[in-house]
Amino acid sequence: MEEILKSLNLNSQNNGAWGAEEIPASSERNLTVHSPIDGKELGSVLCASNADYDVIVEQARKTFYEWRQLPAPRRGQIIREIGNQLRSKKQALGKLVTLEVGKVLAEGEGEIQEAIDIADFAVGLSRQLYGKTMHSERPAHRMYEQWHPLGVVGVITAFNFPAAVWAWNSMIAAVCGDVVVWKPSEKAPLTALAINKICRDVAASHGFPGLFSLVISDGPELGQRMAADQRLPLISATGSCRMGRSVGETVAKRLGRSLLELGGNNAMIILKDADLKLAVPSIVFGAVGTAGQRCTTTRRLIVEKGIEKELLSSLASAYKQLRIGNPLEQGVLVGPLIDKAAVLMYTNALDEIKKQGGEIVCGGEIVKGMPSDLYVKPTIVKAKKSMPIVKEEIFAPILYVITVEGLDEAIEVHNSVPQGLSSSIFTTSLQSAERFLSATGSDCGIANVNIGTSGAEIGGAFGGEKDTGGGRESGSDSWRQYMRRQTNTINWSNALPLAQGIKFDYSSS
Ligand code: UN1
Repeated sequence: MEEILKSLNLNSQNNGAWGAEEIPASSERNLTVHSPIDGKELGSVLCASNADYDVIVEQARKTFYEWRQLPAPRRGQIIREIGNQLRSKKQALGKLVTLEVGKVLAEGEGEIQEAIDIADFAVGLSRQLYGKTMHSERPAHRMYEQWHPLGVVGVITAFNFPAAVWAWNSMIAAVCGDVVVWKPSEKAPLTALAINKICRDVAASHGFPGLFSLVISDGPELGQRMAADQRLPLISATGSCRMGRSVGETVAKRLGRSLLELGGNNAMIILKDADLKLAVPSIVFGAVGTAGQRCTTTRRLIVEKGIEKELLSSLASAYKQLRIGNPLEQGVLVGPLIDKAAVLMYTNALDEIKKQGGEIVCGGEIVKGMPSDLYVKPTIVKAKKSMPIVKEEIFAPILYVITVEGLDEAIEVHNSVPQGLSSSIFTTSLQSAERFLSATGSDCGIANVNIGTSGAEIGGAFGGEKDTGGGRESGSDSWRQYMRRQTNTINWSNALPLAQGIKFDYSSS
């Protein structure tokens, strides 16, 4: 453990306030980080105070005034170096993710790979921040739009993807000419410190030490302060619907922009004609991966009548083979939940499920004899579509199986929840697949065919509708949200024609 920390420039006691210069964090609050794997202390962080935050934002603003003047392709070259640094430290960072949040090593490293991938994407993007050219209705006029940097972007992240989601935002924001102030989850501050240090050091070596700043705090106040801060034109926040609603309201009040990626309640529809050899492993990865703590986790299976028995028995036998244990060990696929509150959420949900008439097919209990009391059994529940709990996002490995008559009912059940992040259908029918992807099909931001709900690539826009918040991060044209659009019209004639054919000739009136 100590070696990993050392190799990533971390200490047992760390400073939680990093701007263009190291700001000795001045709050009295100390955040102690314990690994969910075995409860051992990993290190501690002195929290940033409001005053530290103010100094950091001022430094970030100064850096922004310089950074925005560097041509985007040159900004991209700095991001290339950052991507290379992340590559060279992928193993150590991946292990730290595992130690801090308990996801299995392959997923910990996969998360750093996601950060590397988005850095690569951002390098290419740095030469493609295209604006449109339009034909003006006036003779000898040229009209076009261009995209300018926004300013200091506030990024608030959750514990479950402590590196990748920040990277989605920050790599893109940086090539767009913005600078970033990051408030990570208080449950994963060490990964944030390590990754921010790596990126910050590269930026500092090019004369931009305030490009990536970090404020660590143990409560929601600093996030609220960021949401209310006029100096931050954009707040990108990932987390629960409750948190997002509060951030969204505060940002809207000051007419700022927010980019929200909130809860999911993702479903897979399995039709009778599905290839179960593909469906079963996809369901298992989607429902059990990251111990059910992804926003893209598969939480509902909507199964066409006739195959439910066969599917349930294949799933139950797959679940039996899952190794639950220390996520650092080879072969383990299910690690611990993040903390006691998460375990309580799991057990409370199970009580409620039983009350509402759900039938537990497998799992449904805390695993005994583990190095901490945070390990729970992945659970399958036979549920009815009328059970209210099915509409909630329980951030734990609980999978509801709901039987339906056919595709119409499947889509109706699918869309009947408040959230709208990710969705998928397993079918070999082209008609059914296309129907699911059509305007009368899935209402989610992500809709897949013969692929699960989780594990999206960085190249697409990531995010969802309804209570998921409507934001889009990562690939495609998500970059536009980190820039301001300017429409330019240039008159290169010797006359002054007005648009809409208006005459405004005061000399002849
Ligand atoms: C999240 O859980 O907030 O699609 C992000 C996925 C990952 C990202 C999840 N690439 O499952």
